[in-house]
Amino acid sequence: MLEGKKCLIIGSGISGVGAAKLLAHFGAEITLYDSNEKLSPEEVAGRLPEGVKANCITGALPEEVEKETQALILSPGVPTDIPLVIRMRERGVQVLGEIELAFLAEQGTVAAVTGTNGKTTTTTLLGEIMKAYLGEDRAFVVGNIGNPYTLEVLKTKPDSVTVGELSSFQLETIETFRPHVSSILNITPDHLNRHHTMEAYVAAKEAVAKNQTKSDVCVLNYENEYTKDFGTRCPARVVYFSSARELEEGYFLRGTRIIRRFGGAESDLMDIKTDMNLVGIHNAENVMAAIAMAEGMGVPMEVILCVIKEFKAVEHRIEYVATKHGVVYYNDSKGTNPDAAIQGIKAMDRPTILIGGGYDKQNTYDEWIESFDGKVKWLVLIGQTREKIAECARAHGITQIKFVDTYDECLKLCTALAEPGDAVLLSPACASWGMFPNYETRGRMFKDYVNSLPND
Ligand code: UMA
Repeated sequence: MLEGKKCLIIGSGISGVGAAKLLAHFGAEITLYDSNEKLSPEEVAGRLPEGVKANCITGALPEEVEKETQALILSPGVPTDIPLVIRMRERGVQVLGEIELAFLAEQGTVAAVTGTNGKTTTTTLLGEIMKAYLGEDRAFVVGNIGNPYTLEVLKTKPDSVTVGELSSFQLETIETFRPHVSSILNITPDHLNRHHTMEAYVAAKEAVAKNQTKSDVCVLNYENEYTKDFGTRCPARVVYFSSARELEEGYFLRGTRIIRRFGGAESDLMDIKTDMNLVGIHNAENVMAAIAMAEGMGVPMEVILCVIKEFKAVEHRIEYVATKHGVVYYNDSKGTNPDAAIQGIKAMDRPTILIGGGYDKQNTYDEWIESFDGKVKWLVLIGQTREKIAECARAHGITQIKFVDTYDECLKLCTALAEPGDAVLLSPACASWGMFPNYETRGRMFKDYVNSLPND
């Protein structure tokens, strides 16, 4: 359907490059465009996979290219309300997100995980379960996790499963994308600078289920007001999980045990203290969601439980790095919003030097700061949001605050402030953009620094 069409991809990051590869397979005529004028067309061309040809443009887009475009492909980071996209839509040009583009080539069954927090852990765990059940060559893990769907989709087969981590940015532009099993883990305020209102953010998340029918499954958190409410309107068969109450039907915690209850029949599945390596109630929720999704995909319970037992925490999520001179260092660079960062500080059981701040997504920080619970010995702030966070912290009676300009300065200061028995936690409650290309780079920089400190 895109064969021979003039397709314009906006964004030359990993999604744009993936989209170019797939469009080349479709036989489209490709222009790969990036509005960043600091990039040269040669640099962009250098990112293309071997054998893929595209006209590469950076900076301003020439009018004639815009005029002749027949289909527009958006990378997730491209806002859908920029003038170029609006003009294209008005002209009746087909606008596809990178996920929608990939789905056009999907041959197998899809499971999709979204939510504000917990997506990466749940997606990774579900991916491991699917691989254990089907084999590595029949299970693919794609999406916001850092592996563009467009790069993997041509490997799919009628008997393969694709597990996707989908962000609100990616879900905003889906049209026909239809997972057999979906999950919305939770919804709390995030990315409001992109979506403008909470309603729009919630609508983007809920879109994951919009093409599902009662023959599909949507796994929802009963303890989140948005996802609980969505269950009453969701077009799929809804399966709830709860970490706070016993449900008539669904998966829930009884003490430290995960219980499954359907049609009045109960089974006691596992213990969250002894049968898994992940810590915290939020992880019990992620595990319950993964169990429910895997069951929805037809995986036997013994396979599911066996994989959970072996599964370790994902990188950058409350990740233990090292103990140096009695100070324990944790990398929670994936704490890119206040709600995620709350889990980070909650998991600490000792006085903590907390590194916060970064790109301003127009979040509020009160709940994060209220969750400090007297554990934060020093709050070391960096980036665009540092003043805003400091002001909020002071309003909550926190005065032990330091400002730093660079990460180099920040890490040296943390080491100087920390005493044996303390923790240093990178859990910034903000995105890394502006200082780093992504949270992974920020987390790796932190780990490299910690690992370079002399051992005791
Ligand atoms: N660009 C333009 N015009 C614009 C905006 C951006 O040309 O108006 C260009 C930029 O100059 C840049 C390129 O687009 O060169 C970047 O594209 P992108 O931001 O879509 O980034 P990708 O490298 O393609 O990565 C994207 C996701 N990024 C975002 O959503 C911001 C990655 O999620 C995802 O892993 C990847 O696709 C594969 O699917 C990252 C993320 O931060 C991890 N996600 C957010 C989050 O988790 O909170 C949603």
